[in-house]
Amino acid sequence: MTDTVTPGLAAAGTAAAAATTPGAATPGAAPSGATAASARPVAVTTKKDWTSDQEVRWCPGCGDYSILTAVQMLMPELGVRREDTVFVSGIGCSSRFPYYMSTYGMHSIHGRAPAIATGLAVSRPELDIWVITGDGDALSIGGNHLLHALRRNVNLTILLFNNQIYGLTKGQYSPTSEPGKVTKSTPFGSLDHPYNPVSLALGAEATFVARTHDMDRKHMMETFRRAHAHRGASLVEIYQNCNVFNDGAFDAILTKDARPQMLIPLQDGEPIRFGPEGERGVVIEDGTARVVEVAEVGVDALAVHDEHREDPSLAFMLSRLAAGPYTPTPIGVFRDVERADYASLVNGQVEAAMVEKGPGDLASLLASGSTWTVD
Ligand SMILES: Cc1ncc(C[n+]2csc(CCOP(=O)(O)OP(=O)(O)O)c2C)c(N)n1
Ligand code: SF4
Ligand SMILES: [Mg+2]
Repeated sequence: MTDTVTPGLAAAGTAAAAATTPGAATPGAAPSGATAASARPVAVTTKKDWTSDQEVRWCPGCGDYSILTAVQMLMPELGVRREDTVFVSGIGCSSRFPYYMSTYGMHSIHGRAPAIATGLAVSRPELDIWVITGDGDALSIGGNHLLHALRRNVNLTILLFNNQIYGLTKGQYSPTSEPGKVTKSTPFGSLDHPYNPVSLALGAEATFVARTHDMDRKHMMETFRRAHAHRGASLVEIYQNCNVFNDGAFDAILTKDARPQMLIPLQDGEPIRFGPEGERGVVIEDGTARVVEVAEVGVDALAVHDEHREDPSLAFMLSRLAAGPYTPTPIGVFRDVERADYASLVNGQVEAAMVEKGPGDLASLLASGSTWTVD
């Protein structure tokens, strides 16, 4: 097969993305904007079309496999083209993800996927850009980049694989590891207070924030579908089991028996309740979310979830409900609000300046103002 080459991008999987897709872009002729992309028909695809020919090199039993399957199964349903789709990752086990997608992609620099993806989103706003990152990649070395992508509302679908450990480098503690965690880099137990990635994203006023887990493909697919549909920065935290260096990190809430008691499904417009018979619920009191027995407080006392609420405080309170994945933990969409995305603002500003001042000339700009010659 022949790869269709889009300037500035390398195909990640060796299977051709565009060659088999009717209406694929002509080599070298990059679409000039969203209109150019949407004018072309979208071919019907299957999971196989989105799967590259690369050998998947995760440990047997790793939770990353089920996340990959969920994404590969979802892509044909999204009505998007492989040649308009890019997966950008940082470094880590999770960040090997772009190799396995038959799309464009970049396995980039540790922690820098949000920065690289921001450049791409601004220069090629018609593309569908996914960022794949781990808890170490996103929250240690890349913490700063992640926050800025979120606050700027860059149009990215960010999947944060949280296994509460550095997997690739063989088991050091991460910013989401629990206090007291004994690892090779914390032989006497971690003293660090961990991040809650959902709280962090809400604090950065991300416009879409959700949580899912690797044991439930249907829930993952629905959550990824919602994240992808959102225009702006979407952050999905995925609880992911690293069965080699942190096995069972989420067992207290994710084993089949534990789930009904421990997962609190968030449903927009619905009272927040859970348990096999819906016998438990969540109330908000004095600015704090608390788990209660419905029989004791009555249904009317329960908090009603409102993911479109402009003020992120309610979503934040819900994110603080569980100090870690050991007590009842909300999953689903915490927040989904509209705000102009960064590329629209940047490109709108450039267009407005061009209307006023003309197209401009980079060479004369560089030679303007105070210039000097170094002998
Ligand atoms: C600049 C730089 N610093 C450190 C590393 C070493 N390193 C590679 S991956 C990684 C952490 C990965 O952890 P995480 O993002 O949680 O991914 P996982 O392997 O758990 O999926 C580190 C510290 C590196 N590759 N580059
Ligand atoms: S080290 Fe852990 S996260 Fe990495 S591939 Fe193996 S099981 Fe998965
Ligand atoms: Mg990790």
